[in-house]
Amino acid sequence: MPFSIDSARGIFPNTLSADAVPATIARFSQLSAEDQLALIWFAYLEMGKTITVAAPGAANMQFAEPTLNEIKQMTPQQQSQAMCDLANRADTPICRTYAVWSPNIKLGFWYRLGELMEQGLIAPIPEGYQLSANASAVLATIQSLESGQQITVLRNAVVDMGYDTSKLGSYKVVSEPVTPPKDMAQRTQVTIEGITNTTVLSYMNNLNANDFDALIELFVPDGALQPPFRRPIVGKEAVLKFFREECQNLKLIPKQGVSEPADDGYTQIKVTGTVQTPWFGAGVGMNIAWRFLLNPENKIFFVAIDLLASPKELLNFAR
Ligand code: 45D
Repeated sequence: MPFSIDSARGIFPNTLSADAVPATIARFSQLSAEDQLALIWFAYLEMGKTITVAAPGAANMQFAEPTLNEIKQMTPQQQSQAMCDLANRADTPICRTYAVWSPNIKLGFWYRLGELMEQGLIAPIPEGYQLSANASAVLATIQSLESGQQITVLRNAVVDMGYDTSKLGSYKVVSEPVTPPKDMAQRTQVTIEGITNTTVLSYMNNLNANDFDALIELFVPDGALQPPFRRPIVGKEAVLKFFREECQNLKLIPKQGVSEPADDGYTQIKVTGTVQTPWFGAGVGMNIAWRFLLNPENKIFFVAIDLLASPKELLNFAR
């Protein structure tokens, strides 16, 4: 075996990812729960002036609805406490319920809470709340980021809330139902300047069509996928689970790439372009690199998805 997952992670080492995202999240997680909630509130309000977030679909909301109703019944003080508990990752029934939701259900839950706070139906962030100096500095950093990085920080903050799943023992993730893949007639085909490799093109086209069953067949059995700022997800079963839970309705717009031979008959391919999330549609294009390592049979041994540090990185194919 020429490559290990670990060595594969190092292909195209000059790729510059948006380190500001994990750095900001690390600073954010040090803040008090009150500061965290107020900070997200201010950041979200500010972002709302330039980009609109789409309302989550009913399929997303059905799992959060009972918890939202429970919170609506509480006194304002209990409501604030429930939200602080989530930020504190406390051990409460609501934090345990929240912990096993897929990212989209967590985001839908907060989307709805935000609306209810705005309507005064749930305890709002107190008017005139003064952020601590540290929290103000984190907010200023978030505001200085490009929009793709801002929404990634917000998403990570939301995903990290709730009870720590590593303390739960065995559990089953609650995620929205998987929708059927797009009709063949409705599918679009990407073109990538510099790339004719059929596996890479099929990867993009199948993911854009939500055709996860076809997509996963492009991988070797012990292949791996590394999402932005995460450890590789290893093995077809785990990768397929990830696709079904977290990758519906993405729009991948790859633009250019390079392909070159690697050791032992493998091929390494780097592609750059943008990705849109269903939450923000064309309003936010995240600058992304895909780094593929294909085996001699043209199957995916490894692919890393990186959120790039800046648009300039889209043109960086140095190795
Ligand atoms: O605490 O090739 C309030 C993979 C205040 C798959 C609030 C991929 C209080 C393979 C405002 C109410 C997936 C890896 C909170 C490609 C409070 C592949 C609410 C990449 C929390 C390309 C806040 C996909 C709210 C990518 C409602 C890169 C915040 C996808 C809402 C990236 C924030 C998707 C939302 C991202 C953020 C989505 C909706 C970054 C969504 C972000």
